This record gives sequence, C-alpha cells and structure tokens, in this order.
Amino acid sequence: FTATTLGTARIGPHRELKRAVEGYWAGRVSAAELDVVAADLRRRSWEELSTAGIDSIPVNTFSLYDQMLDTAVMLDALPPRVAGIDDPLDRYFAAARGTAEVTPLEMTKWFDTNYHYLVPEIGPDTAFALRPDKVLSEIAQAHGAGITARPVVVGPITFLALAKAVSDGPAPITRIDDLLPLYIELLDRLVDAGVEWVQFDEPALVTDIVDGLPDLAAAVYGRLGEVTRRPAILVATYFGDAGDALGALARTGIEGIAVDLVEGTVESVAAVPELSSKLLVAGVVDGRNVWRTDLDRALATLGTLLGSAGSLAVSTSCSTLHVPYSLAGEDALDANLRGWLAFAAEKFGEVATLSRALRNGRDSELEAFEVCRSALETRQSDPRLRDMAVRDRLAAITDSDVTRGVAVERIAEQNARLGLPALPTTTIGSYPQTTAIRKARAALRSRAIDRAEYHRRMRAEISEVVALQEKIGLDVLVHGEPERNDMVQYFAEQLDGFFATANGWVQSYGTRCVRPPILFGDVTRPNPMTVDWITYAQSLTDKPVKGMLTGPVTILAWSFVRNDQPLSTSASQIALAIRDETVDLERAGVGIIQVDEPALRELLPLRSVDKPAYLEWAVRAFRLATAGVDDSTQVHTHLCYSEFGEVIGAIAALDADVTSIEAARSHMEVLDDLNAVGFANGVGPGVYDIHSPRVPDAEEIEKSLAAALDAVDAQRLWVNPDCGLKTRGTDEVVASLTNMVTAARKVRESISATR
Ligand code: THG
Ligand code: ZN
Repeated sequence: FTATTLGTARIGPHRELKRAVEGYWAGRVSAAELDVVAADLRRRSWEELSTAGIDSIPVNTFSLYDQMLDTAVMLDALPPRVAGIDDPLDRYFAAARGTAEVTPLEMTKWFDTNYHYLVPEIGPDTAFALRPDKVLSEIAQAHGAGITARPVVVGPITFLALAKAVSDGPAPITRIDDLLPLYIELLDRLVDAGVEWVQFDEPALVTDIVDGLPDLAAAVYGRLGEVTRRPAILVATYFGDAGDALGALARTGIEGIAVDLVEGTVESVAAVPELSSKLLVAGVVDGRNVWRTDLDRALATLGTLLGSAGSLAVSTSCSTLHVPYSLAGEDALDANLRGWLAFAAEKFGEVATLSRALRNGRDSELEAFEVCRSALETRQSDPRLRDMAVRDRLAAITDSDVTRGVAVERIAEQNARLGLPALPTTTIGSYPQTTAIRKARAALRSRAIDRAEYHRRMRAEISEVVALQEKIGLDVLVHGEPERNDMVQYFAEQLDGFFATANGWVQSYGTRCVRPPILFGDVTRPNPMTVDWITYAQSLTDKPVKGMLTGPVTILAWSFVRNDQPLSTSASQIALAIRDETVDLERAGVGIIQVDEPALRELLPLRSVDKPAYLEWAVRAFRLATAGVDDSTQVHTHLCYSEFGEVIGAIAALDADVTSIEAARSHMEVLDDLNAVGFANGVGPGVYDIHSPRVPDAEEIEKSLAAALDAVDAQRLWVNPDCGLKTRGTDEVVASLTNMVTAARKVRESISATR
C-alpha cells in the first residue's frame, strides 16, 4: 500500500459515541442501539479515509472506551474482580469505570499525549487466552463494506510494558513468552479472515520504560516473523525515534515498519541498511498536532528515504486520535489562521497528496503544493507570531527575575501579614459547578443573557461560596471559580496568541473530551484576567482570599502548541503573562496567590536523557511566573496525582511558599520524599480523597494530620483536600470540609497543649 494512517479517532465528529455510551450507562440506550451507533461511526470513518485516497484502512482502532482495555479483553486479562459480571459489555465498562462493588482499572497518560488509557493488571497467575471477537467482527464489517482492512492491535511488548504488576508481583514484561502463542494464534485467525496486513502498535519502543527493549523487539518479532501462516506484519513505532529497536526490528522477518518522522529523525532510518528489504511507513504528517504539513519539506524527506527502504508508504506519524476531526465548521477562524491548520480530515488529504506526488511527481499535485506554500507564507509573515515587546522583555530576563528572597524570611513576612493560625485550613480552588452555573454559561453562549447578566450570576455564586466557607470556618478562602469551565480554556481565551475552536473535541479518556486551545502566536495579556473576581470575593470577607491562576507548563500541556519554536520559549511567554497577573493581583491587595501546575509531570520527555533539560525550563517558567511579587505575598501551588518520583526535585525547586499535593491515597509518603530532596517550605498534603464521594470523618482526618506531623513541623503544615471540588456535590463538600476543619482545630489544640 502507499497511503495510510496509523489509526483514527472514534468518539465521533459530533461526539456521537460519547452520547451513545453515556446513554447506555444511564439505561437510555440499549446494547443493540449502541452497536448501531458504533458500527455507523466505523463505516463513516472508513469511507472518509477511502474517499480521501487512503489505500490501506486501519480497523480495530475503534473502541467503546480504550484500546488498552480492548487488548486486555482480547488476551482475557481483565482482573478477576470483574469476572463475576456475566454480560461482556457490562464487564468491560465495570473494568473501565468501576461499579458499586468493584474498583476500576487505574488510568494513566498514554505516553506524552493527553489521552489516558486503562492500565491492565498482570500477575503471575493471569491466565492469558485469545478472545479475538472484537477485532474479527470489525474486520468482517469492513470486508462487508468492501474496505481493504488492516487490523491494528496493541503489540505484546507495549501491552506488557504499560501494564501494572499485581500487588508486589513480578514486572508484567516477564510474561512476554506467555503472550507470544496468543499472538501467533491471532495471526492464524487473521489469515482465515482474509487479512493481508496486520499492524502491531509498539510505541513503547521509543521509550526506555523497560530495560533491553531492542533485544525484546528482536526476540518477539523474530519469532512472529518466522510464523509461516500469517498476514504481512507492520510494526508501528511512534512518538519518537525507536533508536536501536529500529535496527532490531529490521533484522527480523516482518514486512513493514512505521516510523515517526515528526518526533523522530530521518537519520535514525538512514542508519539501518536492513530497511532496504522492508515496507517503510513514513509518518511525515503530524498525527498529534494541528498544523498544516509543509508539503515541500515532507516530499523532500520522502525523497531521501527512497534509497533506504524497500518500498515506501506515506502516513500520519501516529493515530489521529489526538487531533480534532475536521476544520469544517470552524467558521470563526480568520482565513489566515485556518490556512495554517490541518485536523484529521485535512491530514488524510495531505497523506494522499504526498503519496501521489511521490509516485507521479510533484507537478501532478501542483495546485495542492501551491495552496500549501502560500498558506505557510502567510504564517511566517504574520505579525502575531513575533511580538518584539515580548521577545525583548524575555531576552532581558536574568536570574534575579526568577528568584525570590530567602524562603524563611519570606515566610516570616507573610506570617506577620496574614496572621493565620497553625495548621491553616483551605481548599484547592474550585467549588462544585452547580446547575445554576452551567445554565448561566449555556444562556450566555446562546445569547439568552448578556455579559453583564452573566457577571451578576457569577458574582452571586461567588458570594454564596464565600459565605459557605466562612460558615464552615476555613481560614483561607477561595472564590470557587464558577466563571471557569476548563481552566486552561479560560486563560487561553483571554490571552492573545491563543484561539479556541468551536468543535475541536479530542478524547481525553473514555467518553470524556477536551477542546484544547491552539497556541499559534506570541503570548500577551491584553487585560487582567482574574482581578475583578478575586477582589469581589475579597470584598465579602475579612479572611484572606487566594488569587487563583494556572501555571505556564499546564497551560502548554493542555493546548496544541506552536511547532515553530521550542516549548521552553512558549512557556516563558506564558509565564510573563501570568507574572503580570500576579503583580496586578498583589497591587489589588491580594495576599496569597496560587499558581497551579497539575500537569508538571505530564510533559516529561519519554527518554531519560531528555528529562533534566525539560525540568529545568519548566521550573524556570514557574519561577518566572511567580517571582514578580513581593516577599510578603504568599505564593501557593497545587499539583495533582501522587506519583511524583521523577519530578520531586523539581517540585522543591519551584520554591512556592506553600505546595498542596495529592497524598490521601499515597499515605503521606510524599512528605518523606519531599524532605529527602531538602524541601523546607509549607506543604498541604491532601487529607482526604476528593475523587470518591465518600465523606471522611473527623477522626480519620486527625489521623492523617498526625501522620503528616511525623514528617513535617507544625509550622509548615497546611490542611486541605487533595484536589479541586468542582466535580463533587455541595452536600458532600460541606460535610467533608466541616470534618476537616474540626480535625484541624483538634490537632491544633493538642499541639499547643504539648508545646
Ligand atoms: N483540562 C484540560 N486538559 C486536561 C484536563 C483539564 N487534560 C488532563 C485532565 N484534565 C483530563 N481530565 C478530564 C476530566 C474531565 C473532562 C475531560 C478531561 C470532562 N470533559 C467534558 C466531557 O467530556 O463531557 C467536557 C468539558 C467541557 O464542556 O469543556 O469532563 O482539566 N484542558
Ligand atoms: Zn489536583
């Protein structure tokens, strides 16, 4: 074949699958109706690819929830706790989201994308067996529709490398030899089904998450390559260079290898002479960012590869799962901007164009190349991409701009200013997004109410949340963030250099989607973004109200980013905008400002060698955002998720005065870890888990605080839940926070009694 994509999105161009699956969960949609929606989405997707000129169509990249979960089902490797659920569909969803009786699989990020997969649990007793029903039925559907289907299956190495050991059992990858017979059986079944090519996804090969990946690749694909009755095998690597694993794969008997030439390099391919007998699937069209491909450059890249490969097919660099469906309907974009972009539908067109140009010459596709060239010219010359004021300001930044006074002296000044009790109680920032809030937002969008009315309603929400916190007896209050739907979207909408899409939905996990803003130009802050809301909240109370901002790394991590400058430059520009906001808040009398970086760990590079450089610029961006205020202004930060391991040193280096972190589920171990890297500032280890509807009682929180006091001095300890409260119900929040305040007061008394 000559033109393909490694996979496609499945949530539906208008999130049809989300609606159907959530309808099934709610009992409004039957299993049969869900099936119809799913089959229809697959068919439409294949037809779209086919019409665009794609000649090998990936199937089985569809999923009702997640492809790793699908693979666990295919290998009969769901955890025993769901085995009692008879209905396969209900068992599947139970593994995905839990039920009243069973906890779901854990969820974590799919490499360095914003997609989250379900983590299979593999123990020494997991009895693998092949259950290929899903993949076979999708192949049958495709063949029935006259489609040349290339089934896509997560490969055995990636499946195990991303799985989790059961309790303290051996690493799942030690089970690799038990999986191979199943994959061999699968190959046999695929021949029966009339399949010519199968794709095994092995993105783990571009990482070093397990040792000896090149040797594993050689062994696993050496073995699969020797199977006589099988379709041709394509191993797909993506999200980076496969390094030594590429040569290892090329020396096996498999027929094709897909390489990512957006995140990876042509040099890595040229270094492997054995590719000269393989089909090289060249990922020159970026599958995970939104920019139009430079067709001339891509064609030149393809040209240099002609000599290295046996044959060449053009592809997206990875599945287009990670980008929106189509630019159709994005009518609010200005014409220039629109011309710079390619969502999934446009990318399929680019792949086909490149493939034809490669075979028939560039002149056969002259018009497409001309349109591309002129669009890219408008991008290069657009003044919004180069704001000299921002660039000059950044060039003049010195170490003193990212350094605050000595921490202990800052704290002394802040204590004198704020007059807080020991073990101050607070919350992370958001309060429940009530129906009234959602209604107001919808009414504003449909123009049923104007901005002024919307503001009145948000102020009413703020005043309720402030009153509620005073009643509960919290020490440091927040305004509750009713005006923010998604915090990154909220800030991106107010910063120049970003724009929002109308329908640019991307699956985040399961049925949940995000609409990431697109960072296209230099970033500036035309107006203060939060000052009115915070000062209004402060006007209602004598207690301090925290200013609430999102940090530069998180804004970047949850946006589509520029591909024409280093991430670190974009981070610094956003940092300057946040810095200006902190200074405005301070000037307005706000004494505590929280700058959240929940995504600090998310942008961590896949290879260990690249990690220190990332952490250095990420930390510097946070410090640039926060070091503009006086030492008497207290800077807080919040980080989500408890697996800090590799970033613990960076958390300390942020040098926030107070850091709140998720710890309820990790039993405060994180405090010892922070001590070990010399962190000595304030810390608020979450004392209860907001991800569960359970209301913790006061004794339980007291115990949690006592455990925390074993690791840190009372002077450093803050008392807070482990994350924002926006997804919880108000009753639950009131009950939990009341118990939290009771517990803090008790522990406070016991300390002064013993001191
Ligand atoms: N914002 C953005 N990206 C994120 C997160 C975020 N990526 C990582 C993490 N948080 C993902 N978590 C979620 C949690 C909930 C939802 C999506 C991602 C969610 N989405 C709504 C849905 O699909 O129904 C749509 C929300 C909307 O209307 O905007 O519930 O916090 N940018
Ligand atoms: Zn959080």
